[in-house]
Amino acid sequence: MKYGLLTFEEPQPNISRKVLHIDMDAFYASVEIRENPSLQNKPVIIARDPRKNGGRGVVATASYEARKYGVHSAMSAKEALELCPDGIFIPANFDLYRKVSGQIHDIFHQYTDVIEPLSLDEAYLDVTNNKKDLQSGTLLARQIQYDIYDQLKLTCSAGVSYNKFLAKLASDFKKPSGLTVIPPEEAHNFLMQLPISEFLGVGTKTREKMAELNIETGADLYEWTLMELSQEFGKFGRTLYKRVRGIDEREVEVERDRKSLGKETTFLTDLYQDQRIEKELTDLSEIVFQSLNQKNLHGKTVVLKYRYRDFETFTRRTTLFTYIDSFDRLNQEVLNLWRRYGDSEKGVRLLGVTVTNLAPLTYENLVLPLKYSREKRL
Ligand code: DCP
Ligand code: MG
Repeated sequence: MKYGLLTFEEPQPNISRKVLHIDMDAFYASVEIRENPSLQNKPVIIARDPRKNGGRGVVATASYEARKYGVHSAMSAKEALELCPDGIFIPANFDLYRKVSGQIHDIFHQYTDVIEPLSLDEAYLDVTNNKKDLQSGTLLARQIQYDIYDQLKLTCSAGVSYNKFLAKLASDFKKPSGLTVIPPEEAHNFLMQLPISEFLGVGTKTREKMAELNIETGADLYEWTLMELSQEFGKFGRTLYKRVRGIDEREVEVERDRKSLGKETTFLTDLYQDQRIEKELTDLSEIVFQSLNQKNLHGKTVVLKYRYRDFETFTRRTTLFTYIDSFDRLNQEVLNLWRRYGDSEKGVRLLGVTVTNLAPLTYENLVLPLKYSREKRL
């Protein structure tokens, strides 16, 4: 038997692109401080006051003053209060943050339309070809930082490099108001000193395994061959092999073209109880609403899909006059569709919720609460 010669070509980084990662500093807290200057230099915690609601709730974010006390995102509001008794608790006002996020995106669009939002306050920008015809990614990042501060009185941190992975690491390197550039010739040294937890997608399980294998830094990871990493981590091994060599081919993906966003679930046993079906629909609505929010999108059409035990499948839709901007609204529309058309006695084996007719969340197509509409007129 004859075997073909197995050649292994070492992957090389593509250094021809210019990618920025922009991340607002203490976003929700900074917006609140801007709205109410008496909060300046105070420990502001974005969460419901645990003294007023029986201690429930989690911290969305905290100002840098509050962070000095150890307060951080995702911690319980009760714990935050213990760490920082003088903390000023402010409940999150998502409509306001969405409005500001839209304004930030308007600034981005003056530089490039190749924008990939990761959340309300974070985005990748591909500025290889940009509307200002500037060569320097550093200069572009600095100008964007300046524009955001000048027009919105908010600060952000920026990372500049030749791919998304490095640009994001760079923006995280110095906060707040940082600007970090990782040029191709510095990528290697930067990655070698990096703690392993910073390598994208390293979840808890992987982290444990890394510890077992004594991989603590980029330098440790760099020692491993592609084959060894693939054996240990499967497909993810290849990604790690590339990342530690400064390689990330992922494009900056423009979300604008997305037409719909949905989620469906197939059940192990068919569902016959309306209550259970509605609970599943509510869970699906929540997942869909959250990912729309994360992607800075909203839509007008709600589509319910259901498949009965006999595999007969239906989709029912409703189109609204205004964009759906709350989870309750989405959930209500989904439940209405089910109550109107569904028949639990037939046994449900699949449910799906999709929102279509999507548009980016921008200032113009937001239905603002009265408070902000009034502000706009002033
Ligand atoms: N957020 C949240 N819950 C989390 C993390 C974040 O609700 N567990 C919200 C609040 C933040 C916003 O998302 O203001 C952006 O998240 P970041 O992780 O970028 O945090 P910040 O912008 O607040 O702070 P940093 O200056 O560290 O970027
Ligand atoms: Mg941020």
